[in-house]
Amino acid sequence: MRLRHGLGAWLVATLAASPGFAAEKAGGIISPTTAWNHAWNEILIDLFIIGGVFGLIGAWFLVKYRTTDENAVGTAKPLNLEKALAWALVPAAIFMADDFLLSAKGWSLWNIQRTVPPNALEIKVMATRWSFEFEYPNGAKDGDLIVPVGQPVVLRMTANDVIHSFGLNEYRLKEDIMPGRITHLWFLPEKPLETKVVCVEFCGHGHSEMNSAVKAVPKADYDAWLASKTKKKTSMLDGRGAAPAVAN
Ligand SMILES: [Cu+2]
Repeated sequence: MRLRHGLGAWLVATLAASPGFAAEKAGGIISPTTAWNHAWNEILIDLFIIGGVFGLIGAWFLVKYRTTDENAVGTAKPLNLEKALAWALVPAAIFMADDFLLSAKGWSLWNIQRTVPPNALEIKVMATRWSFEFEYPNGAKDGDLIVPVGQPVVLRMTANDVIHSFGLNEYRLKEDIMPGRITHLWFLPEKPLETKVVCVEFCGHGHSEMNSAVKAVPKADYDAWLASKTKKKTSMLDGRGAAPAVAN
């Protein structure tokens, strides 16, 4: 267990130190979105280089060794065992080295996704056919997810009917939501952005309507919005509290 965490921390540190990555860290935190984009770019670059190199060699062989006579017989001598093994194992080792590198990046990404920053703002999510409801730290509830820019946010999620899934495409995140279990995901809104959450687990005929707004707004706007939600709630309670006095 200690080895796993030690290795995981080392991989995270290695990934964080890679060029271009450190610059994208916001407030010393690597967001799951940034880490995902890096892993994805790495995969694309590797596929392109390896695919390109082998594609070009293959095309060159096609031209160089094309047949001019359908009855031609090759003159190459069969490879000896050492050469045959080297031709098989060296390219395989190159591929495997890249696979291990990509696995390490994937592992780092997973560690980042699962390690919630201690100062994360916690918002509870209830999934119901066919909507999401968000409960904020002060008890206010809303059908939209409003979050302050620059603040890590952790969503603690459950469902009260069937299995749903919380898909935050813009933030490269997705996590299933199940009745009787609390799952979580965290993200870091790094700039003001309005997007949508989509349910990505087919849950019934209203499945495609499960798409609340997700708004990352400046901290002051978030505070003002949350205060207005609270005030509305308080004034309703005040009204109820005052009614008996009028009746007397
Ligand atoms: Cu759903």
